[in-house]
Amino acid sequence: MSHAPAVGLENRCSADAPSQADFLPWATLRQQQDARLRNTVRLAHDKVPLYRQRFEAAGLTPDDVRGVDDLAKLPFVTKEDLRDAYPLGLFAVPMEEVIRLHASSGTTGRQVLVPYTRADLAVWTEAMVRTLTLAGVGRGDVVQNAYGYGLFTGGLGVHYAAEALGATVIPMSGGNAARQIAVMRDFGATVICCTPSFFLQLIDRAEELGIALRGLRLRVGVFGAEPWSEEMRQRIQQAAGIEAFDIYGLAEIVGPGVAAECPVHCGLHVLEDLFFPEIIDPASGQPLGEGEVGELVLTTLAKQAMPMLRYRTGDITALESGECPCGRTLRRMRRVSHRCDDVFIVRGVNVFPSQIESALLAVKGTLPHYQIVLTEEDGVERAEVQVEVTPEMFSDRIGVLEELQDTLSRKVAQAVGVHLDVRLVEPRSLARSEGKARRVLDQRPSSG
Ligand code: DLL
Repeated sequence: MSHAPAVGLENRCSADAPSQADFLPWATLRQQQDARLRNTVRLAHDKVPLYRQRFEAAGLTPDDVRGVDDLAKLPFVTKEDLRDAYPLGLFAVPMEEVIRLHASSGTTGRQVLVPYTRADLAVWTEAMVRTLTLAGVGRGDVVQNAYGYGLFTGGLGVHYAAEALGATVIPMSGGNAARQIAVMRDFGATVICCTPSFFLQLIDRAEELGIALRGLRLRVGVFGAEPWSEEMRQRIQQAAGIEAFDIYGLAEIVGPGVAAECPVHCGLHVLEDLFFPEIIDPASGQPLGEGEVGELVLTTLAKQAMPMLRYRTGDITALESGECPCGRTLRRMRRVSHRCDDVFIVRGVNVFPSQIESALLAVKGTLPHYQIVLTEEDGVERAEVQVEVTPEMFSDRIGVLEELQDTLSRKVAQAVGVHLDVRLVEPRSLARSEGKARRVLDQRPSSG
C-alpha cells in the first residue's frame, strides 16, 4: 500500500534496554509525528468517505495538514460517528488486508468494530512491548494474563507482547478467581495483568483459600481498562506485596498500549510517536494548555486499517511535559479519573466515582469495595454510597461503626462538595467484577 505508515518492530526492547522511541529528543519526535500525521491524513482522506466529506465541508485538503500543529483545523471524530459507520464504514483498507477484528466494550449502545492489518498488529505489539517494559516485565517473567481474551483487546494485546518479550505467558483470560489463585501459586506467576477491580476479587479469594499473596512470587501488577485511584493502588500494593502499574488504552485507537506508567508512577507516558494526544474543553471543543484538565483527544499516527483523526475519547485527564526522572521524553497524562459520561449530578453538583473512591479508601476500616446507588423519589435525586468495612470493624461496637460512618460522610462531602448518604455494609456483600467494574447503579426512572 503506497501511503502505509511505516512503523515496524525495529524497537524490540527489554527492561535493561528500553525502546529508543521513548527517549527521542523533542525535535526528532516532532519531525516523526509530523511525517506520520501527513501519511495518516492522506490515507484517511483518500480511503474513508467520512473523512473526505468532512475535509470538503471544512474547505480543507490533505495538504493543509503539514504537521501536528495543524491538527486543530480538523473536525473531531466521535463515538457517534463510529456507531453510525458500523460495521465497516471507517475501514481504510479492503477486508482482505484485515487479519484481525476486535470491538470496543460497547457498554453504552452499539459496539464499535476495530480492524487491524498485519502492520497494525505489529504496531500494537510494539506499543504493548514498550508498555510492559515500562513496568519492568521481560524475559524470565511468568505473566498471568487475566484480561479477557476475545473481542476485548486486553487479552490478546498483552499476550502477543509478553511473548514477543520472551516472557512465559499463562493465557488465563478473566473469571474463575479460585483457579486463578491456584495457577498463580503453582505456576509461579511473577506478573498479573487484569482490571484492578478483578484483582481485588483475587485478593479476597486468596484470603478465603488461606493463601498469602505476599508469600508467592508475584511482584508486578499491570492494571487498566477502568478508572482506579491512587488510594486503590496503595491498598492493592499493600495487600499483595506487588508494584502496581496503570496502563491505558481503548479499542478505537489500538487497545491497551496508548499510555503507561513507568516506575516513577507520576502519570502515564503517552506513546506519542504512535498516538498523538490533545486535551480539549469537553463543552466548547477548544484546545486546552499543559496541565489543564479536559477531554483526551487522540490521533493515530501509524495505523492503516482504521486511521483515527482527532477521536474524542470521552476520558478526562491532563497532559504534562515536564522531565520525568526515568529519562523518557514522552509526555505524561494524569491517570484517567473518569469518563465524561460517568459524571452524575446530585443537587446541581457534578460528582464522579473516583472522587468518592479516594475519600473512602483514605479512611482506615474500609475495604476497597464500594458502589454508588442513584435513586429518585418524587422528583428528588438521591445518591447512596455503600461501602464494605473490615470484619473487625463490623464485629465491633455500634458506636465505632457510627463514628466511621460519620467520618466517611464528612470525607466524601469534602471530596465531592455535596452531602451523600454513606451506608456501611458487611464484608463481601457487594457484587464483584470479573472485568470492568460497574461502580454506579442507576435506578432512576430516567436511566431507562
Ligand atoms: O479497556 C483497553 C485496555 C485493556 C486498556 C487492558 C488497559 C488494559 P475498551 O474496552 O475500548 O479498551 O475501553 C476503553 O476504558 O476509553 C477508558 O474510559 C477506560 N480505560 C482504559 N484504561 C483505563 C485506565 C480497553 N488505565 C475505555 N484508567 C477508555 C481509566 C481506563 N480508564
